[in-house]
Amino acid sequence: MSAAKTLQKLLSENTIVVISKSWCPYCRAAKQRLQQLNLNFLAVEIDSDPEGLQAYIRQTYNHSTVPAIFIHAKLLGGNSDLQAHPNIVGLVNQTD
Ligand SMILES: N[C@@H](CCC(=O)N[C@@H](CS)C(=O)NCC(=O)O)C(=O)O
Repeated sequence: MSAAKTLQKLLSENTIVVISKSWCPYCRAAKQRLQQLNLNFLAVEIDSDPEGLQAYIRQTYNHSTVPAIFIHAKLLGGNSDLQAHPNIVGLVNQTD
């Protein structure tokens, strides 16, 4: 499957998707923050990244680092954006 299709499928099936690398401290902090907020999320570890998801995200969203955090299929940003956001739970629970 192409990176575009893979990402589209992940985003359509999960409200929160964290594109991550297992060794990355910013990814760990982001996942911990979501856990603290009791939010369910899918973490996709792209340490080897055979489908080229990171390059696809860089080209499509101009976001070159991990984590890349998507909420309701939109890129929120990285860990710093997650930590700075005033109301992640509200954003996640938004229905429109
Ligand atoms: N400001 C970013 C920093 C993220 C960052 O520097 N991530 C590193 C890994 S810990 C990265 O993506 N390095 C390039 C790479 O792994 O391709 C954030 O808060 O998410």
